[in-house]
Amino acid sequence: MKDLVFATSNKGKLVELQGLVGAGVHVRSLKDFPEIGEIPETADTFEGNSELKARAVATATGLWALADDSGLMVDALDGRPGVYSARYAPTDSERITKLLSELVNVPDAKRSARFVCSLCLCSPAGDVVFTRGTCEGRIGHVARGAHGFGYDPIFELPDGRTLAELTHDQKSGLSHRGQAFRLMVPELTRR
Ligand code: ITT
Repeated sequence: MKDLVFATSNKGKLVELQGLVGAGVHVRSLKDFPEIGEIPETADTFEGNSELKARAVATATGLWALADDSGLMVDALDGRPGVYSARYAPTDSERITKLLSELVNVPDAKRSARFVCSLCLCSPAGDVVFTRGTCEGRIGHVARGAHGFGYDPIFELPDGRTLAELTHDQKSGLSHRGQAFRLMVPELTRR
């Protein structure tokens, strides 16, 4: 497999994946296929949404396609916002404010949470392979740190740092997405 379409418009995710697979695989993104447009994420699981996107792109392009779906699961909220993490509120800062307000009376011991990432690889013939990465932590009380995106400023690792206080490379080394990518690399390079 030399050509792969990664179903994202997020430049950061693309650069991270290209760095991991090396020069033998040419990774393109949805920016190279503007005719595909937005693919609705209508499934109620991370795997379901990543498969839906990977299949849509493999069908539209006739190429190998890779797609991810990720989100934040908070134990005190029975796993919410989960697959609805991007749609929980309109902007990153509103999502953070809403989550902190939902947890305002929840003590530290019950603020455990995890980021989850499902990656789905779909062949031109429609065969799929999945990998999944998780990153365990807890929801803090205030936003800290200037790196990353999304819920990173309130997601605390066991050592107390938030994901937004890590550099890009440090985060990639332990994040849900980094882990799912690394598990997928052998699948990408052996075909
Ligand atoms: P795509 O274009 O790739 O679909 P997206 O913003 O929809 O990008 P995801 O589906 O991967 O991204 O993630 C869903 C939401 O989960 C995302 O908008 C964030 O709010 C949150 N999230 C996922 N991974 C995160 C991370 O590493 N750090 C902080 N928040 C994250």
